[in-house]
Amino acid sequence: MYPELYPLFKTLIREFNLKGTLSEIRCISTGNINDTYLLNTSFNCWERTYLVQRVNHNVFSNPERIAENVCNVTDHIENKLRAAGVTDIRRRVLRYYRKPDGSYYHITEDGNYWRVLSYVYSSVNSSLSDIPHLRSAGLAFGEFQQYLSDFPAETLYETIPDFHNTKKRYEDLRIAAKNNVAGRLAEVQEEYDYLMSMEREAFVLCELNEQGVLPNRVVHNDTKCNNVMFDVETGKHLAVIDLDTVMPGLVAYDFGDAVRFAANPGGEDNPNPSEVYLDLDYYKAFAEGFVPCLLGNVTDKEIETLPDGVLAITLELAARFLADYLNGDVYFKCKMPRHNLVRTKAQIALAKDIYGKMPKLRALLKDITAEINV
Ligand code: GN1
Ligand code: MG
Repeated sequence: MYPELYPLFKTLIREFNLKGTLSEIRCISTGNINDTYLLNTSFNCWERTYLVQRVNHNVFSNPERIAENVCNVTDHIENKLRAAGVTDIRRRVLRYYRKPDGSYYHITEDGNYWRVLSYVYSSVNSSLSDIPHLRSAGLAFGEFQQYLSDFPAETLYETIPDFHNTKKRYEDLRIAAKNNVAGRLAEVQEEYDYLMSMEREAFVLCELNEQGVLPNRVVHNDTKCNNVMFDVETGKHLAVIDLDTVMPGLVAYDFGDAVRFAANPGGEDNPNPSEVYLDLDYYKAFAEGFVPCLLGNVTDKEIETLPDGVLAITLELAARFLADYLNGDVYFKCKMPRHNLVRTKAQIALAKDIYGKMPKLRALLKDITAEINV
């Protein structure tokens, strides 16, 4: 497949000194921002697989700096894994390939940035549908947080400034509504009004952060469960991937983003909002994996406010999808008509359900922390 990409991928094989000759290219179409492909090569009688990505240069203005971030972070994690006696390091941490001149990208004449990453063999990444996988995903992101708890945050380049600054995201939505460039405001007035009515809930963590109550930590910032690879046989978590947005941020947003994605059986792209809800068993399973990893690394207040992150990030994402819809779909890839509006409605349905379940979310979290502290 993709014969038009053959010349480029052959160049990548040569420039990055990859093993073998090109045998197959397959597209992985799950991301909303970058384009990701699997590249298979034949080498003697072996097949090798690499991940190839075209970085969305509109979204990420400095791909080289991102690669430096990622490599510093993955080196740090690798050292931790070695110290812990982990043997299958190659399956537990992602690696970027470098060209002999030290650079991480092939830049095409049309200005596109292409990079090559290691592939985690015998693994799957999926939208999760069972409790053990949810717990495993929680553990994967919890360990990720734990490994980076002593990473020097000040050395990280801010790949997307204000990425999870919900106040700023709401401001962007206001501006998009005011400009109304795609002429869609009248159609989405109800969704817009709902989001504005939830401003207090959406801003609660930003405000605690501004007041110095909640500190910034080095976090993943894009904790969708399909960013964890699992062993096909055992279901055990392997590497955490998609590290473009690793930056200082709030732990509650990592927790919240994972839950809003993984604990919604209806899915992020569901055109039927009545099928979207927060599954409390999934929430509990993810928290059981995640929370124990935080103990000793974060404050009690950070743990106590984890459920607020679930609501805040769901509102934030609804605001981002709606702003993009109003701006004429310029940021997220759209794969169906009015995709950003579909996404907005699904996140709003989810936010409404989460809001009603907040007391339960807090109670379940308390049970989990009490159990750990016994
Ligand atoms: C984007 O492309 P993907 O799926 O890794 C977005 C996230 C959103 C997510 C929603 C850099 O991530 O912030 O939560 O879509 N990434 C960026 O599905 O904006
Ligand atoms: Mg991502």
